[in-house]
Amino acid sequence: MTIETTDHSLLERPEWKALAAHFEDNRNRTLRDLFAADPDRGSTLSAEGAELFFDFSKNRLDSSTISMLIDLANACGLKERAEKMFTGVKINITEDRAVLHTALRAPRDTVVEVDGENVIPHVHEVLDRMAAFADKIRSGSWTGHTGKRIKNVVNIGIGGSDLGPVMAYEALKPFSDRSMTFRFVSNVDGNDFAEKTRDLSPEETLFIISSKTFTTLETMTNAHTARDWSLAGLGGDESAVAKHFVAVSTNAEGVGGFGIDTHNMFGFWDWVGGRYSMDSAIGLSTMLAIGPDHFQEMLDGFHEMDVHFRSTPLEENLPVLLGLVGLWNRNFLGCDTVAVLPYDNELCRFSAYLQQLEMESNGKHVTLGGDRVGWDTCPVIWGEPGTNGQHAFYQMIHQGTKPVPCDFICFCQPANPIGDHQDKLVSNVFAQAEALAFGKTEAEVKAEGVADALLPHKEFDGNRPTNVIMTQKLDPKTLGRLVALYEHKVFTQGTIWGINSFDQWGVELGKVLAKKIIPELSQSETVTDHDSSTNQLINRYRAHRLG
Ligand code: G6Q
Repeated sequence: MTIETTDHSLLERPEWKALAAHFEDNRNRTLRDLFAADPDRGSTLSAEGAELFFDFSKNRLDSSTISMLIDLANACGLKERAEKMFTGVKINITEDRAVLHTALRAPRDTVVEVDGENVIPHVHEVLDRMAAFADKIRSGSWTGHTGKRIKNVVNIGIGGSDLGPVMAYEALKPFSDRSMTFRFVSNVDGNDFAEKTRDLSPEETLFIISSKTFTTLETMTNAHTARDWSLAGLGGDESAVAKHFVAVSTNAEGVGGFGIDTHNMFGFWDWVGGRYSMDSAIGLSTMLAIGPDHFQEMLDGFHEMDVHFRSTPLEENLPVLLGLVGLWNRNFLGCDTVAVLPYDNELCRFSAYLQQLEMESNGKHVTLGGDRVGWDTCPVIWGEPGTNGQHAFYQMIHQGTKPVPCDFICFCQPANPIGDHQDKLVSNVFAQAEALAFGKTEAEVKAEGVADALLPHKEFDGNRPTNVIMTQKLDPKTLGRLVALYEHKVFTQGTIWGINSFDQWGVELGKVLAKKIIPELSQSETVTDHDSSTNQLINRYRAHRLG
């Protein structure tokens, strides 16, 4: 069955039409105009919740835009659909699954049922086992095959089984056990495994094989390489595997088949999507690094934002506002990308994490009803920490041809207070957002004595939308709040766009084709059954692969 119909129903909604007319009416109002018209605009267009402060006043909208966007969210049933998610209704309809990452951080006494069974006791049973295991590793009471203490932990996983753990480890390094080494192997490129293990001793190394399905090509290839590497360094005794390998998976059979004792398997469930799983057992490496108490604090932070999202009126609801402002920029201003720019070096992998969270969730061209969407969905998400990006790609954000909305994320207190670094760092957030909003007119540039020929080059249009998210400091709780903020932003946008944010069929085709091509790369006959380009590439590689 092909997609026959294009769905225009969202565009037909009176709330959407009202927004479109409102956009046209205000098309030429600049941020300079908007700030001049309302001296309290900064505070009017800010919100606070779960200890995050969110200033969205430097967007090309006003309070009436926000009310109209909220009307749209209401018309699309945002609150009702969120309730369905929180209560275990199977809203992931293409996979017939509940969407319950919020259950992963719910308190012990919560009741959330899937198919008539309360899932919360299972969640806490796994968390308790993870904590007991983490205590053993961190205290040294769990030793390797030769009796040595485990000093190195290598997480093997990819996508949702890698990006969260890597991001969280980097973000929470100041809370980690510095006597231990943590590495993350994801790529099927052998260089990844080789480089991450070259200075490690197998006697002191624990591998966590993190794979929901336990069938993923990259992870299983790396897991087998890890087993060979371990056994080669431990005298080839198969029983060593039990002391050096644990698994995080939903597939007990696959884990057992690999040779890992299923007692050393930490489970999760099909209602946890890969990109929503860093707070499940997929976070085992995080717990080993920062300890069970800090991990619990991270879960508490997630939960705080869940409660905020579920119970706060939409006009004060941070994830909803973040989602609606993003939707305005995407669908009305026509912005194709969003830059997430954390001003904290430890959030160096945060944008990469959000890339998957947002683009795999909302990079969809089909509605829940199976029609082609008649509106744009997820923009490209990208970014790097500031201030580094300022010396690289910010040129385009300031003077490129299309606005790039930015989320600036910053903290009042640094993990490492040194001299005046933090003031210098954060001053740049405020300055960048100010410069992007208000620019510098030709007259202002001219008044500085700039030569006429250079005026167009040195002028800044401004009027470029930005958000600032500010909070006290980056700690486990804050990280949980921040990730949940974006999870629920994705939910808000996905609900209005009418798409399934919880499947990812688009990643399948390439995987299937690669499986077919793998044996062709080493076959003796010339490959002829693809298109002329693919045949050419395969045959050229075959001719040169052995040097
Ligand atoms: C996430 C995706 C995807 C997945 C990886 C790894 O939402 O489904 O990124 O996490 O493909 O899958 P496994 O955990 O099954 O190895």
